Parts: sequence; C-alpha cells; structure tokens
Amino acid sequence: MAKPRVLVTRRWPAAVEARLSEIFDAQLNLGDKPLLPEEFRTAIREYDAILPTVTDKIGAPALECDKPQTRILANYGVGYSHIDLNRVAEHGIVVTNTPDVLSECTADLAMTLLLMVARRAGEGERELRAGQWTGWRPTHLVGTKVSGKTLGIVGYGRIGQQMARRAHHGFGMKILAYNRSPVAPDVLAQCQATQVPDLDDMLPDCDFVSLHCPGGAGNRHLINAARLARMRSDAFLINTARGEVIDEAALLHALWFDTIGGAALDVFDGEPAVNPQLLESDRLVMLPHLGSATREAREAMGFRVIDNLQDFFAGREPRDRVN
Ligand code: 8YV
Repeated sequence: MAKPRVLVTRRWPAAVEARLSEIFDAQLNLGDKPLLPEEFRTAIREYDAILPTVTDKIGAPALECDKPQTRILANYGVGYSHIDLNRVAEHGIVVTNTPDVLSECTADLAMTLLLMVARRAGEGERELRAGQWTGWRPTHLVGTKVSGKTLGIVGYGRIGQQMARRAHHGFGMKILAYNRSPVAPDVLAQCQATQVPDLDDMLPDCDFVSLHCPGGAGNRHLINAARLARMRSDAFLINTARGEVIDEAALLHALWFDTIGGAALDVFDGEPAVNPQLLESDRLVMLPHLGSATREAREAMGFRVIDNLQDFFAGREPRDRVN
C-alpha cells in the first residue's frame, strides 16, 4: 500500500522530521513559512494529511474545495482556535491536537512571566544592557513579593493545573480556580485550590491572574475593560493562552490609568504583529509565543502528532481527536 502523503507546514525538530519521512510520504516545508490560504487550498486537494501549526489560519478561504483529499489535520500544538471546526466538519475532516506533552513547559513559562513581571526582571535587564545601572540603592527597581500571594487561574485544565502546582508547592501561593465546568474535588485538593464559579467574583481577590483557557470566538475578550476594572490596582495579569482572550486596548487603558499593576504576555491578538503601544509600557513583560518552546516539548509534540496519524491511518480512533 502506498504511504500516506503528509504535508508538514513548518520545520519541526530534526528527529521528528526524520521519523515522519520514514513512516510517511512526507513533504517538509523547507522554506518554513506559514501557508497562504491559496497554498492550503491546493494542499487539501493533494495530501492525505496536513500537519498545521498555530500560524496556519484554516478557515473558509483555505478550505474552499468540493472534494478534498485531506482526511486529517493533525495539529502541532494543543490550541486549535486557528482551525474553523465547523468548516472542517463540512468536509468530514478529522482534527487532532497535542495535549499533555507541553503542559509542564507552558506552565514553566507562565511562572517565568509571573516572576518577571512581579520582580521587574525585564526592566532590570534592559537597564543593565543599556549601561544605565548606577549601582545598588534601597529603592531601585523594587518589585512585588510573589511567595504566599493569591493566584487566580482562569481555565483549570492541564496547563492551569500545572501552573497551580508550581505556584502552590513552590511558592506557597493560594490558588483560586475559575473553570467553566466543575473541577473534581481531588484535583482541586492537590493544590488546596478553591473553585470560584464566577470570574467576576474571583478577580478582586487575586494578586496574580494567569490565563490558561482556550482561545477562539467563545473566549474573545474574556478579559475586557469591565473585568480589568475588577482586578486590584496592584495585581498582575499573565497570558500564555491566546492573544484574543484579552482586549488589548482595554489592557493598555488599565496600564495607562494605573488600575492594574502590570501584565506579562506570551501571546498577542493578531501575532506576530504586536500593537506598538504595548511596546511603550514598562509594566509589560512580553515574549514571542515561547510557551512550549523547549527541545523536549517540541519533540514530544511531534511524536504525539505521529501517534495520532498512525492511529488514523490504521483505522483506529486517534487518541487526541478534537472534533
Ligand atoms: C505551540 C501553543 O507551540 O500548543 C499550543 O497551543 O500555543 C504553542 O505552544 C503552537 O501552537 C504551535 O502550533
């Protein structure tokens, strides 16, 4: 039997690419550029499987085709709000993702951001590299203590729970959890977390709020002006989820008028473009979508995609099917 034809839309870790090429008739995107909608339209006529990433916007323009050859989109990443599941369903295409294998690394990065914004690490590094450090003084770049504070976690799924573990067991933080569905008591107990049914009620009680919910239309601007106004003026907001979850204009407003303490963002609405006004605020820490960017996680994500493809082409239900 001919090997399935598989299109990898970006460069992946070498070990994963090698394995893909062994098992499948794999086309690697050596140019490593996001696919344009017209390239995607051509691809779904030619490939049995497409392996997209967050940089491939897969909506109506990309999926315009009467009878696609593609039967599975095996996404490299856990978030799939860049894929329009309704349009995909019209073609009967299966979609899978890569949960679990990046949860720890993404939570590590969220904790990094939390510490950086609280302790003003970005400001300090910029000052030092600019040759502007004049020496130790008692009032220099004084930040906020993290240990023992209250962390509100929005989205208490796999990554949110890993964040809670770090914050609670490493830093003695008190954990509040907002999640759309009830969280099992034993899961909450692992970090002595309290589930708060209403996000509006949770926000005023938090020193830090970390976002771990999915993106997409359902959570667009979940953190809007009204919710930012419920946060304390010395509280910090951390986002490693998706840019659209925060209304960035409202966040800028909150920073300009000092109604929150600061924010740390790994994801942006419309990334890789970043609203230039965000760059002007010293109370913002910003990273270029590095949540899962470790050798270990990126390899594991690739092998998880391969597992899903092997299941699918062997006629089994892929373990990470999302539609
Ligand atoms: C991925 C992410 O690296 O998995 C996710 O949802 O946000 C990232 O960590 C990215 O999505 C690659 O497609």
